[in-house]
Amino acid sequence: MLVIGERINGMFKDVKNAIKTQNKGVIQDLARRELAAGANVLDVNVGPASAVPADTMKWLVETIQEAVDARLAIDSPKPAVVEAGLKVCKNKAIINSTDGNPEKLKALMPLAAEYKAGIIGLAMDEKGIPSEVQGRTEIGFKILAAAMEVGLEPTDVHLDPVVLPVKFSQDQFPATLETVRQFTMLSDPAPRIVVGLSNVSQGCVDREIVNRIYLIMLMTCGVNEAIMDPFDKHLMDAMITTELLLNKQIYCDSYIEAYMKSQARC
Ligand code: THG
Repeated sequence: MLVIGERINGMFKDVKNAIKTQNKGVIQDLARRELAAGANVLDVNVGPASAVPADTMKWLVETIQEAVDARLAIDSPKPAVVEAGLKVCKNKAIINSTDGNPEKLKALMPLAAEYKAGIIGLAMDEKGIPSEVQGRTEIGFKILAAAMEVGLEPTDVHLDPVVLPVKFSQDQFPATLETVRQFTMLSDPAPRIVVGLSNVSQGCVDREIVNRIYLIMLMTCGVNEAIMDPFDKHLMDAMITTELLLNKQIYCDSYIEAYMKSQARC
């Protein structure tokens, strides 16, 4: 599993305040701790409140890179903000994200090619999220084809079935799992499959149990990357144990420790 740490996001109060006061220490401490907890990549999102999101993205990326050497996922719905982040990334970046909207594809695929970045593709477009599996799979295929056209490899494409909060969209869940299964069959080699895991538990009272169980279900269907909270040790242990039980890790008595030691960061 590729763990993409979710914590450097202006949606969180500490990050929002750090951005406002240009407090590098808070951001750098989160970056170091996410990597130490097992994140392989750090998601970077300025949050909904920033007045100058492109400048803020640049500042966040530079601030993080002063402290750690990590791959970053540049998370913004605005192509100009994504490019501001890509410009200053030292390592291979992940664009987070495009969707199937032709305008978005036209803006973002050339950026992925120019900056040799991976790209996350959400299974939605300008009309929203299709309610049927077929519609979502078709958007995934369209994004994959657009990536091939600019010369990306299937493994640079990270398809995202779009996880919604269970509190509001419970009826969507069987289709989401089936969309993941369909994504695994779109190409050979298959695209990567990513989710924003914590979306599922937004508004829930006991969020952790919902996140932990859903991650296991998604992995069983083919998800191999998640934007998630690496500070939830039980979530990380559930992820590692699921890898073991899916025969993706060799068993030893200290398999969790062995997994953590084996993780390359870049
Ligand atoms: N797919 C892709 N990228 C994504 C998402 C996705 N990026 C953003 C998001 N979804 C994944 N990251 C988060 C980060 C935080 C939360 C949920 C998803 C979260 N935050 C608290 C909340 O809203 O309750 C913030 C409050 C707090 O604790 O301070 O839940 O789906 N490609």
